[in-house]
Amino acid sequence: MTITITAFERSPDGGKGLARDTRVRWALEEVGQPYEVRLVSFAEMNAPGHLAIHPFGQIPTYEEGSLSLFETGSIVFHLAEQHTGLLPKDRNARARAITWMFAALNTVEPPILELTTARIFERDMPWSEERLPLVKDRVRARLDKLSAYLGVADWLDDTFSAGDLLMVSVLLRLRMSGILDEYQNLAAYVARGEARPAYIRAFTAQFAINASSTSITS
Ligand code: GTB
Repeated sequence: MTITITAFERSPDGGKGLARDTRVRWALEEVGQPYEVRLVSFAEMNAPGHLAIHPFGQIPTYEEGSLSLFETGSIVFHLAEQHTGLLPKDRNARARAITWMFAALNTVEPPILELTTARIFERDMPWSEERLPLVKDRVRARLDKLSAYLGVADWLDDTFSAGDLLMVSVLLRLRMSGILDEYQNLAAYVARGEARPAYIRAFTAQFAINASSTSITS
């Protein structure tokens, strides 16, 4: 059955791979599933047809036969469960990998999203200069612990998993801020993720669509 995902017709990041369809593309590439992409404009994202598959009018979505899903974490989890390559077979290792998926999205990503908001959307506010260092320190509080946990390991557990896919994707959003480079082992971890052939294919596919869009993120 054909898998179809949705992505921005013109991503606001101009092809940096930061929009969440890249995470789904990467998961699809890791498990070797071909897919089609339906590009949507902001107007189409809020039209009834799209709202029927994504109640919040966002991307990405995932359709396969009679199944339609939204929420990147759920889509990546579905792919990881249906195919080999993203979750270990051992029950405990699998549970740990799923834990890291949640940790990436629920514990590490929120302060990073707040930083994006502070750096880009609130930068002209009169209080922006005062707030930014506080938000950066909240990110560092998470990264200090993550960096200490990862140490010199390649991945969060013995082998690459959907937990690493989401954690690397979340950390990638920090690159423009310079904070990632404060943590040598995390920067190397992200680089390892980006060097995976599946990531390169996913990144290249989204870049081909978005490279000519104007970026709001630099
Ligand atoms: N929790 C949902 C998920 O994980 O799938 C969140 C989905 C989401 O935020 N989607 C964004 C969206 O559709 C696109 S990825 N936004 C439009 C809207 O809400 O109206 C977020 C995103 C957008 C832009 C950049 N960028 O320019 O760098 C990066 C990430």
